[in-house]
Amino acid sequence: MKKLIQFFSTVFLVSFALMFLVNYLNTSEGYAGRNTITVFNWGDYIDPELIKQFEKETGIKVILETFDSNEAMLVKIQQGGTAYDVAIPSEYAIEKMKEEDLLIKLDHSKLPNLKNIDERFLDLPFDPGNEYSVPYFWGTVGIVYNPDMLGGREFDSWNDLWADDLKNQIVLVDGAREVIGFALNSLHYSLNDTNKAHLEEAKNKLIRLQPNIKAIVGDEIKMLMVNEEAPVAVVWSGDATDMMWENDKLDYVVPKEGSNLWFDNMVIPKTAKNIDGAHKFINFMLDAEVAAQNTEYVGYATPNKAAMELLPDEVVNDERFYPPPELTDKLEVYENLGQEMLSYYNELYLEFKMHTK
Ligand code: N2P
Repeated sequence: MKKLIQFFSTVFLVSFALMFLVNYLNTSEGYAGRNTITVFNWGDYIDPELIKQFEKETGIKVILETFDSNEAMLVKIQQGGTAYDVAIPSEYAIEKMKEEDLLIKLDHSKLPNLKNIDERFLDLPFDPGNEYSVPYFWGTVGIVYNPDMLGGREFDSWNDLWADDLKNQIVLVDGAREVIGFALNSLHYSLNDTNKAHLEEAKNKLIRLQPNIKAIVGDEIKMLMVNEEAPVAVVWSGDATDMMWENDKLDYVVPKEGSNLWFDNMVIPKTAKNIDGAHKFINFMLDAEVAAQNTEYVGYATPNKAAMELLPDEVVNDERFYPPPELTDKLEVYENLGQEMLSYYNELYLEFKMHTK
C-alpha cells in the first residue's frame, strides 16, 4: 500500500511539473513569447531557407501558418484564437484591420531597413506614414496562358475568357474580390463598384462563364498550368512569374480594360506576444539581400529598391511584372468597401461558385 501511495504521489508530482512547464512555455514571458514568433502569410509566399536563416541569426523560432485569401486571414485574426506576431494582408484588409483596432503601431526605430523600400510604395492612402504596415510584395491580377495549347491564341481582354471554344479550360484563383473584380472590369465598371445592379450584372456574367471554368483553386493553380493540365488561368502576377520560370511556353497579360494593383504588407496584429521578435522579423525581410533572395524564390515584384539592384536586369525590367507608373496609374487598388459591401461581394461570389462544379 505504501508503495502504491508513493507511486501515485510521484505520478501526481511529475504531471504537475509537466503542466507547469507547458504553461510556462505558452506564456508571453516563456519560451513561446520570447523565442518564438508566429507568422501568418499567404501560401507559397516566402523562401523557407530565409526562415531558417532568420532562426539561426536571431535564435527566434518561426511558426509559419498560411491563408489563401484576405477574407480567410481576417476571420482568423478577428477570432483571436492564435497569437499571430506578424501577418501579411493586402491594403484594403489593412484598412479594415486598422478600423477594427486589430493592429499595433510599428516602431520605426526598430526597422532601419525600411530605408531600402522605394518611396513609390511608402505612405500609400491605406496607411499614411506606414504607421501600421511596411511593404512586402506588390503586383497585379491578370491572365496567364499557354498559346501552344490553344493554337497560338493570345489574350488581351477579360472578355476573351468568355469565348465559346474555351469550354472547361479556365482555372480561377479562389478570391471573391479578384473574381468579381475581373467581371466588373470586363463590363468597364470599377472593381470597387458598390452599385448593386452592376454587381448583379457582374455575377450573372460570371455564371455565363461557368461552362469554361475547369476549377477554382488556390496555390494548385501553378501545378495545373506548369503541367499543362489547363491552358488559361486568372492569377496574381507573381504566381504567373513562378509558372513561367517552370514552363517557358506560358505568357502573362494584364487585360486592357484594367485590373487590380495590390500591395501586400507586413503588420503586427494586436494578438502579438513577441512584439520585439516581430519587428526583428520584419526588419530582416526588409534587408536587401534577404528581399532579393525572397523575390527570386516567390516570383513576385519587390518594392525593395536595394534588392532590385541585386536582381537580374531581365527580372526587374520585365514590364509584365514590374509595370511602370504610367501603367500602374491605370490600375485600381481595392478599397475597403465596408463590412456590408464586403459581405455582399462574398454572397455574390458564393452564388457564382454554387453554379460551378
Ligand atoms: C501567393 C499569394 C499572393 C497574394 N501565393 C497576392 N496578394
